[in-house]
Amino acid sequence: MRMFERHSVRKQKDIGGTWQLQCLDSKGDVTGTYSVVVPSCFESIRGLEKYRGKGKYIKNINVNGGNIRLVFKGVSHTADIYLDGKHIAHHYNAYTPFDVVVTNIDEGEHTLEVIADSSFSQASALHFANDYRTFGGIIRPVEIEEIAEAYIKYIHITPTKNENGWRADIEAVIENISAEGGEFSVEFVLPNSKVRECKLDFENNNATVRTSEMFEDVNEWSPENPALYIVKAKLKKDNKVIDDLYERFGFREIKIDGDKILLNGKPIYIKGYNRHEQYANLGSAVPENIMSFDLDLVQDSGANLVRTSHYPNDERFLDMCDERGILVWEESHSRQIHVPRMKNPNFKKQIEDCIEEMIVNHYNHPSIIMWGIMNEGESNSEFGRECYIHQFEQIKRLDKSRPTTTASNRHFKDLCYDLPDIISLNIYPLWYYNEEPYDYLARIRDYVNENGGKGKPVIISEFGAGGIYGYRDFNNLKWSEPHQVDVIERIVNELYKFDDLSGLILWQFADCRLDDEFEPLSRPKCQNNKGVLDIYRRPKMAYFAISKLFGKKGNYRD
Ligand code: ADA
Repeated sequence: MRMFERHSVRKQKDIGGTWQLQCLDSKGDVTGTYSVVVPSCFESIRGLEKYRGKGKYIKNINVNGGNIRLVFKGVSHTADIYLDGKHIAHHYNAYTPFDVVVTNIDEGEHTLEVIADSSFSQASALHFANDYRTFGGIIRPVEIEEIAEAYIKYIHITPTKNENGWRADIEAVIENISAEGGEFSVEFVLPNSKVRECKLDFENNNATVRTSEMFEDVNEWSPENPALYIVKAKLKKDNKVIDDLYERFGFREIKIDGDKILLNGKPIYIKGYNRHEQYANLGSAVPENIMSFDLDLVQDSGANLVRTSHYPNDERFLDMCDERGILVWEESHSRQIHVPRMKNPNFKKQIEDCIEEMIVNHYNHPSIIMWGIMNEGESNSEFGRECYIHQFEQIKRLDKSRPTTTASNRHFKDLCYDLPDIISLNIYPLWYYNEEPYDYLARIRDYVNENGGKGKPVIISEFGAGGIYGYRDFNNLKWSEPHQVDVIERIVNELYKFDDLSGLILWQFADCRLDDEFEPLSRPKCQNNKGVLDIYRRPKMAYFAISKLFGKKGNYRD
C-alpha cells in the first residue's frame, strides 16, 4: 500500500480485489449489479463509462476479533461506510485518506459496505463540473489493520539544518482506544542507531510525544541524491510492545531568501509539469506502474517538479517522488472556486478538512516543497481574500517548515499578492489571448511589485497550448501539434530571458478527461488537450520540444 514497510508488529492487509458493486438510484433502489476490482472507478466498468451517482460496494471480510482500523485512501467523492449494516463513517472529498476504528469486533465474517457518491449538488462545494473529471468509486486502496488497545496515529518529522549539522524534531500522536490504565511509552529508533524512549500521559485518550535529535553525519535529500531515512516507533504498555509505526523522511530544508527558493541553502530553478491524476479509461484509479512510467517521462524530459493540479495526490506517487528526487508542489482540492461557491455553506469545512488531511497525511514527504491553495480562485474580491487569509493561516498552523503559494490568473486585479510566500502566475499568451509573452509577464510583474508581491519568488505555474494527438499539417493551425510546439517554444524562450524567475510549470503533462458537462465546445473529445502526451502517454511533438527546452536550463538559479 506504500513504497516502504510501515509495520512489523501491527497486522495490516489490503482488502482490494473483487467486490460487488450495486448502482443505486436517488431512492436507493438497485439499478445494476457488477463484479468489480477495487481500486477502480465506476467509469472504467463497461456500461458505466458516463455514470454519475451512487454505487454501493460490498465485500465480506474475515477478522480475528478485537479492534480493527479500516483505512480508505480515496473514495470519490463522498463516502458512507457500513459494517454489518451499521453506519460507521462518512467522508467528503475524493483525494484525502480517512480511517475508522471499530472496537471489540467478533471473530469471523463481517459485511463491509462502501457507498460512494459522485453526484454534484450544493452538498459538494469542491467537486463540481470541472476541467478534469470527478470520477466515482473507490479510487485508491482500502486496508484493514488489527490494532491493540492503543495505537500510533501518526508521526511527523521536521528536519532543520544548523551549523552543527541536522536536527530532527519528531512528534508522535497516540490514541488509547480502550482507555485502560497502564505504563505507556514510545521507543523511537532513529537514524545512526539512536534510540529514545518517551513516557506517555493520555488526556481524553490521546497523547502527543516529542523528541529532538542532532545528526552530524547524514546525507541530505536532494534531486541529485534523494537520501531517505526511516524512523521506527514502538508503542509499549507495561514494557510490552503492542503497536508500531515506521515513517520515512529526508534531511532537506526549504527556505525563502528574498526572491529565491532555497533547497538546502541552494537556489533552485523549477522546470515542471502540471499533472492530473488520471490515466485513459482507468480514470483517477491510476495503477502504480503507470505512476512510475509517468515519472520516467517526467525525468527523461529534464523536468524536476510535478504540481499535483488541483488536489492532493496518491501517497504512493509521492513516495515515488521521494525516492526519485522529484520535487512536488502539492495543493488542496480547488479549481476556479469563485465567490458564489465560496459562499456555499459547506465550503469552509470541506476545504479546511481537505487542507488538514493533506498536511497531516503527507507531512513527511521530502519531495513536497510547498503547499498550494485555491487555483485561480476569486483572489480579486474582498470576500475571496478573507478565504485565502484563513487557509494560509491554517497551513502555517499545521506546517511551518514549507512555503505557501496560490496560482493566480487575476493578474492585474489580484488583491492577494501579499499573502503567499511564493507568487505563482497562470498565463496563456498566444493561446487564450494574443499577447507577447515577455511584455505581458513584465506588465503583470510590475503590478505584482506594486501590490504586495515585491521581492518574493515568482513561478509561472501554468502556460501552454492545445494539441490534438496525431493532428499535423503544414498550415500550423490551432489544435495541431506543430502549433502547440510553436506556442510552447515561444513562451519558454521568452520566460528564460527573465533571470529572476524561480521557474515554470507547463500545462499540462498528459491530456485528461473532463466532466462531460464542462465547456464541451472548447474542449475537443471532452478532454483537456494541452498535454504533451495523450491520455495513453503517447508523446506528441510537444513532448520532444519541451524536453529540449528543459534540457537547456539547469536546475539551479545562477
Ligand atoms: C486554468 C486551470 C487549469 C486548466 C487550464 C486550461 O489555468 O488552472 O486547470 O483548466 O486553465 O487548460 O485552460
